[in-house]
This record gives sequence, C-alpha cells and structure tokens, in this order.
Amino acid sequence: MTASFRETLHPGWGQTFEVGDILFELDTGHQHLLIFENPLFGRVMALDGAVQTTSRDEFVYHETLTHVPMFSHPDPKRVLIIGGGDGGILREVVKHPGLEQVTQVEIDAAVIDLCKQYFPAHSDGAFDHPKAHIVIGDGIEFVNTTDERFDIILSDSTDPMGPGEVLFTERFYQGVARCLNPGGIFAAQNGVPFLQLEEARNAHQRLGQLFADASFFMAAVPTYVGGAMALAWASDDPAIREQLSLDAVSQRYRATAMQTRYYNPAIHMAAFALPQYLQDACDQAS
Ligand code: AG3
Repeated sequence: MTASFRETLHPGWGQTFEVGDILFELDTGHQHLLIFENPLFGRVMALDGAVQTTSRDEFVYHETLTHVPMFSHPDPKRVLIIGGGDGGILREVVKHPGLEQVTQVEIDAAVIDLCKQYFPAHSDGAFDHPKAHIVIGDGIEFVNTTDERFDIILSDSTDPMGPGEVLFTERFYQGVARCLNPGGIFAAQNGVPFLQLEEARNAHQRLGQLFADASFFMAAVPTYVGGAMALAWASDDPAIREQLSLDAVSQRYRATAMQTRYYNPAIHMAAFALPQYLQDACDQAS
C-alpha cells in the first residue's frame, strides 16, 4: 500500500497526496513539520496538517503576494516580510532593482534551515542577498516596537491557528499600520474564502478600521484547495488600487526585466476582481 497524507485544514474535507519518500518530520516546538515527495507536486511541506508549499506550484502564490503590491507602489524601497520562512517571498522581493532593504522576521529558525536544505529553489540564495536582513523573532512584537518604516509589508503566514493566529489580530494590524510609510501597502495571506469566509470577514473588518482602503486580491494556487485564495490588501490611500492603470503596471514591470511564471500585468489588474460572495462579505463587515 502506498502511504498518503491527507490535509486536515478544512473540517470534513481535504486533499490527499501520495507520499513517496518522507524527507523530514519534526515537532519544532512551535509546530509539527512534515516534508515529503509527491509524484505530481514534487516536494511538499505541511505544518500542523496544512499544506504550506510545494515545489511545483509555489510560484503562483509567491509571485502574486509579492508583485501585486510591489508593482502597485510607484517606488518600493523598503520591504518587511513577516513569516515566509521558506524564502519564496524574499526571492521575489529581491528581484526588484529599486529595492534598498528587505527585512524578514520569522519566528521559527528551524523552518528557514530546513527549507534552505529541502527547498533550495524557494529562496534561491536570497537569504544571503546583500539587501536582505533576517531577524528570528516574533512578527507581532517587531511591528509594534521597531523604529523602522516600510513601503511594503508582506505577511506570509500559516492559517489563523497555532503560531499564525496572532498575525490576524488587531494588535498585529495596528503594528503594521504604525510602521508603514504614507502610501505604503500591506498584503497578507488570508485563506481560501469559499471555505474560510469568516477569516476574510474578520480581516476585512479589522483592517477597515485602521486603513482608508481595505480589500483583497486573488490567486488560484492549486494546492491551496477550495477555490481562489484571498490576499488581504490595506493602504492609507484608496487611489493606489482604484486608480492603478495597466499601463503603469506594465511600465514598472518591463523596467525591471524580471522573469515571472504566473505574474504579469494583466494578471495583476485581474487579481483585484473579487467574487460577489467575497465582495458581499466585505460590505457586511465594513
Ligand atoms: N503560506 C500560506 C499557506 C496557507 C495555506 N492555507 C490554505 N490553504 N488555506 C505558506 C508559506 C508559503 N511561503
């Protein structure tokens, strides 16, 4: 019999992976971490029974979460990443030539070490990039105490359970608001709203109290099953999103000459279109 892994993130229903070699299994003290091989998705990492990343489809998520905010901003120089221990977001952030500094705050050093070893293409050397500054620490503490200010803050967290839970609280969002520069943009993993509508509603309601503009953008990540994933968006200036043009995005994208596999300017503009059930949940929440 072949071994299998069944995701337990959504009660009553879950995707199943055939498990080839188990490469790593550990209780990190923060969470239960499992890395295994699957014939279709390559290497798969799960934390506490929820799929976090696979080598085959990670680019969809990392490119969208990074480049939609980065190319919406006219000139992002200072970036903060919360979580994101596999380095996929960091890899995409350092592709932006105008970047001056990126700080990443990850609570679990073990995740970074293991991902360097088992998912080297995720970070692709970015942890050693001269503009990258890695802090092992608590993201919520960091945003509430740092003197630094950022143009873009990206939260690449687990779902709101276990260590990721605090990254969906008012206190975290308040910290984000406090260290975002004027015109800055916050973006965050927010689950698949078809199955996790409450999480979208909560985030929207909390962010809406702190930011003039709170919304979502979307991407269909194959292994984040249950429909397209919602990525939270917040900024103090609604015009950044509402008046963004395809021309501006295309110009910024072309100027970097970067290679992407999912992201492009048309995807960028389309990502802001929300299904009506999510739009309605936002309207009720605000
Ligand atoms: N970040 C997002 C995992 C979320 C999975 N959630 C879900 N399917 N509802 C994982 C780390 C990627 N760098």
